Amino acid sequence: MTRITVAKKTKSKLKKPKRFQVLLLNDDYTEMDFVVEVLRRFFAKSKEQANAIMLKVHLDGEGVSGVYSHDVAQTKVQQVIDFARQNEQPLMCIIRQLDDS
Ligand code: TYC
Repeated sequence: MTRITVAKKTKSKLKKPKRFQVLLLNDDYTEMDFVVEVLRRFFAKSKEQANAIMLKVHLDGEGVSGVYSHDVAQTKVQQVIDFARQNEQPLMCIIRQLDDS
């Protein structure tokens, strides 16, 4: 008798880690240079990257400053809001879960 062995693919039990965008929101009062400083200080962006993201937020209403785990994203939001309020800027920052995560 010939036996046929079929290799059965084991299903991975590892769940994909959820990922969260940190978004900056536009407003009429926060200074552009301040937003660039936030992007450099908390999101490690170059001057050019920070300028491009700041301008995108200014024109589109929102822009992604980074993508992280929930914990890190939440910490970034708190750091940005604390820094903005200390400097009397109304800048707002939120997190959004990525659809594919
Ligand atoms: N709209 C602001 C201005 O004209 C600039 C700005 C950019 C504010 C990005 C917030 O997240 C922001 N001074």
